[in-house]
Amino acid sequence: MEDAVLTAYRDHGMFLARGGTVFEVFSELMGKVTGCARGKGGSMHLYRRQNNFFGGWGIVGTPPPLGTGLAFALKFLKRDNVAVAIYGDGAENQGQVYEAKNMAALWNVPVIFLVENNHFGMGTAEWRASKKASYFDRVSYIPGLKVDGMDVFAVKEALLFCKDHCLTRKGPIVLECDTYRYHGHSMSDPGSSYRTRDEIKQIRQVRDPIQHLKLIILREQVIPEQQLTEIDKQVKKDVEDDVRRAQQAALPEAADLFTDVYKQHKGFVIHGCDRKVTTYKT
Ligand SMILES: Cc1ncc(C[n+]2csc(CCOP(=O)(O)OP(=O)(O)O)c2C)c(N)n1
Repeated sequence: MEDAVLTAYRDHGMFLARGGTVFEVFSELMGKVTGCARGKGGSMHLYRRQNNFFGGWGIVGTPPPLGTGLAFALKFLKRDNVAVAIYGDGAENQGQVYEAKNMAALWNVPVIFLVENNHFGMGTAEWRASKKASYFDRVSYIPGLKVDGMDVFAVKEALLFCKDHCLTRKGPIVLECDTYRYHGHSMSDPGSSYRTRDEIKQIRQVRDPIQHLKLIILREQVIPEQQLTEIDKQVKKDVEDDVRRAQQAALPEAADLFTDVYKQHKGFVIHGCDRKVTTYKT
C-alpha cells in the first residue's frame, strides 16, 4: 500500500484493491455524500489517499505524467517505493505519454508505466490507430516487458520484477499487460464494428482471467467447488446490500458545491470567476 498507484477511468477494481469498499464505490457513482469523493467525483474519480491510490482520471493519458510526478516525489523523499501509472493502448499514442517517459528516464525516477493493452480504444481497434501496436518496446531508452495480463500470477511476478528494477536501477520501466475488453467502450460504442462476436466468445472461453484462476484453485485443490459457489453467492448478496444502502444515503448539501474545490488561502482570487464565490474570507 506504500507504492503510489493511479489509473484512468476504469478505476473501480483498483479502488477496491486499495482497501476501498463497494458501498463507497456505489455511493460515489450515485453522487451520495457517503462516496469516497463525497459524491463529487463520480465514477471516473475514485480516490483513496490514505492507501496511496491517487485516482481515477477521466482524461485519457493522464496517469503517465502524474505517475512520473509521484515517482519524483518518492525519490525526493528517499522512499523505497515506486509509482504505478496505469493507462490504455489508446492512451499510448498521446504526446504527453512520451513527454513523461522522456522526463522519467532523464531524471531516473521509479515509475512503472503499466499499459493495459486490451487492443481497443473508443470505437476503434489498435490496428487502426497504432503504427506500432507493441508498447513495451516503443521507446529505446526505457526497458520494458510484456506479460499475459489475463494471468493474475504472471502479472504479480511481473510487477515484482518491475518494482525491483525501478528501485535497484533507479529508473522507469514499461510493463505491457496483454488483456482484452469484452464490451464496447461506452454507450456510443456497441463494440462490434471492429471485431467479430466469435472473437469475443473465443477469448471468453480460452483466456478469461477469472475462469483461469478458478481452474487453478480447483486443480490445486485450494478449496472445493462448492465453497467457490458459496463465495460467489455471498459476494452477490453483499454487493446488492451495498447498492441498496447507497441508494438510501443522502445527497450532498448545496453548500458542499464550494467545499473541497480550492484550498482555503488568505486573499485567494481566481482569475475570471465570480469573486463573491471564489474569494475566501479570512
Ligand atoms: C484527452 C481525451 N481524449 C478523448 C477522450 C475520450 N475517450 C475516453 S476513453 C477513450 C479511449 C481510450 O482508449 P484506451 O486508452 O485504449 O483505454 P481503454 O478504455 O480501452 O482501456 C477516449 C478516446 C478522453 N477521455 N480524454
